[in-house]
Amino acid sequence: MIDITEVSSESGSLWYAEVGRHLPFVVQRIYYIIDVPEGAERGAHAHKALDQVLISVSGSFVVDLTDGVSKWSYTLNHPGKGLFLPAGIWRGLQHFSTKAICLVLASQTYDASDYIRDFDEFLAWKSK
Ligand code: T46
Repeated sequence: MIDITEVSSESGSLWYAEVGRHLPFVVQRIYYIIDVPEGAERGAHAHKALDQVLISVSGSFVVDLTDGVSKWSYTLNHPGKGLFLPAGIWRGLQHFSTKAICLVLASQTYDASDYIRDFDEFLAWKSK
């Protein structure tokens, strides 16, 4: 989990993360996920080479992870915490609250061939 720095004042809060100080890679792309309906799930895939940091800038959601052996589950519910997700980890995102915003910082531009979307294929790729 990465701590993101807050600058707070009477007029609100600003949060920032810098490459090298907070982020373990150079950010090449950002995207955000919003308006996830109740009960919907995102993810259900792994990346071969992409590293990412996930931040809940509003609301909350749960990130379930596995490397094929161990499992982890994190609830993201604070803009001051970023979850570092290295390549080679299967992820599922669920239990999005109303108004949840999942901001993602990514180490590479979008590449559909970097995705593994079949879990058995993921396990076979991990065991190579
Ligand atoms: C991840 C989780 C947390 C693009 O065209 N460009 C992009 O940069 C992205 C991220 C997606 N897309 C397209 C590909 C699909 O046609 O947007 C569509 C939805 O993507 P996907 O089904 O992969 O969305 P999620 O929410 O399941 O997964 C996304 C990221 O793709 C993934 O890397 O780790 O968020």
